[in-house]
Amino acid sequence: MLRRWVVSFINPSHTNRTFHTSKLLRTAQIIDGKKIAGDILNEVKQSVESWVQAGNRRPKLVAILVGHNPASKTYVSNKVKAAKSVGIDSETILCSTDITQVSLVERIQSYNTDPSIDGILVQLPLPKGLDEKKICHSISPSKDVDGFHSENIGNLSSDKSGIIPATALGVRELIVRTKIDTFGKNAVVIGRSKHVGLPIALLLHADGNGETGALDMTTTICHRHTSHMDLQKFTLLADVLVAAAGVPGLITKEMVKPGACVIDVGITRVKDAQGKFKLTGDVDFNGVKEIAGFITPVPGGVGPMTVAILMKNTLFAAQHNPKRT
Ligand code: BQF
Repeated sequence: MLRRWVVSFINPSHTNRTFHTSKLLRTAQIIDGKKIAGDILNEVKQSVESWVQAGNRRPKLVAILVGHNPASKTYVSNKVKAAKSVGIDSETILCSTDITQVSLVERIQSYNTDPSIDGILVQLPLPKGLDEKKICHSISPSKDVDGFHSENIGNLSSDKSGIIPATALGVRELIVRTKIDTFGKNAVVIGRSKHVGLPIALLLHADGNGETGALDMTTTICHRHTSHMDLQKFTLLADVLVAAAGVPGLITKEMVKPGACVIDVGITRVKDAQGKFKLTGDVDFNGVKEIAGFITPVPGGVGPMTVAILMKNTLFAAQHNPKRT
């Protein structure tokens, strides 16, 4: 009873949540990433149709898949399907594991100068021997739909419009479309990867008056060298807690502020009892949902958003590609 009061006191605006009559506890609203991603895909599809109606060629995405990583194959096939569903043309380029750095860069350069291609992505991680950084930087910034090129990260860091990494933009869209209060509130991002944790933190902390649609939050980045005791001190202050560490079960209910919005970016493939692969996040979902106000599931949370936003980025690249034919 007391906790119910505490939860509604701290976060009186929560409606529409399931109610455990047996325990007299409210559980978090589950943020349906699959549904929100579907909404975004519908919006992109409409924008693609008006773009084509206006006499422009259909946007085209090239996805480069190197080697045989099964997770990478799944991700590329998710992207190809999403492209098809919104009317974006796509081509998958399969490269053997032993392709050299030089020949991969040469292929990318040929797509950079091909005016019929709007977006290029190289599925990560790459096999050993290939330098991810150099390869990502060989993609022309205007076709870099993953937004990993320094020019795109630089624009994001300077509050300038441009291509924003899809997972980060997906996290922002989940927060904004769920109408979470963010202005002047506290955010904690766990994970400092250049492709995920860092751009998420940039979008959360920066000035909403800039061109990137940032959220004006007081933002802390925690990472592998944050001591676990300090980690809990930080996370307990978070109104928005973003877990992007890739450590299953890292976030337990003791670490979560009552009513907080918990976004689980972690995606680890684990074998279940039947030996089948399933995805698991960084958050102990069942425990944390008793404390949080909002929570994203894995699967069906951030993952589908990443793919949907990639389509938005591809349309953006097409509309900003100076030499397209
Ligand atoms: C879902 C990715 C780690 C490293 C490289 C839907 C995806 C995943 C999950 C997906 C990811 C993760 C992608 C779900 C693309 C997200 O239903 O929960 C879609 O396809 N993703 C990637 O391209 O590279 C990664 C995670």
